[in-house]
Amino acid sequence: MRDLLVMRSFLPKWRNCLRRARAPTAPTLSDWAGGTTTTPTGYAAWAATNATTGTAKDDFDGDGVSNGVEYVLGGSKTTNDSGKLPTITTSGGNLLFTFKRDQKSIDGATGVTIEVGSDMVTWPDSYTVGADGGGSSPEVTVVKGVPTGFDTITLSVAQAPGTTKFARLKVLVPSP
Ligand SMILES: [Ca+2]
Repeated sequence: MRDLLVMRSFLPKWRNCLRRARAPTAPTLSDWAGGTTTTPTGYAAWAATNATTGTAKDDFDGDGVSNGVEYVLGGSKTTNDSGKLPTITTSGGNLLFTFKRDQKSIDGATGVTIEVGSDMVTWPDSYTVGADGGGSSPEVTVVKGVPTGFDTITLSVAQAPGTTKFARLKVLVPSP
C-alpha cells in the first residue's frame, strides 16, 4: 500500500515528461540565398539601348558611324549621326581635326585617340584625347562644356614636311 502511494505521486510528472518528448515539432526549412547583379555602365549601358547586337566595331543603326565612335560622339540608334563625325580642315599650315565628345562617354574605361599618317595604310602618330586638356597630348585642346554636355576637341598638327596628311578617330571600349 505504501509503494502504491509513491507511484501515484510520481505519475503526473512522468506523464508531463512523455507529453513533452512526443510533442510534434513542425519541420522548419532554414534557407538563404544571395547574389549580385551588375548594372551596365559606360559603353555597355549605351549599347544596351542603342546597339543591342554586334560589337563596338559594328554599325547597329546603319548610319555610317560605328557603335563605339557613336557612343563617344553622343549618337543614338534613333538618329542619323553621320553629321557628328570629325571634320578636317587646314589652318596656317596645320591640319585641324575637330569633333564634339559627349561628356557622358568620359567613363574612365573608354580610350579615345586620334591617329595621323601620310597614307591611309599606316597611322604612325597617335594623340591621346583625355577627359580634359591636362590628360591629353599637347597637340590636343579640350574645351569643356562646349556645347553644353559636350567637349570640343581639336587636334592641331603641322602638315609639313609632307604634303598630305590623314587623321582618324579611334575609340577603344572595354570588352563585354
Ligand atoms: Ca551607327
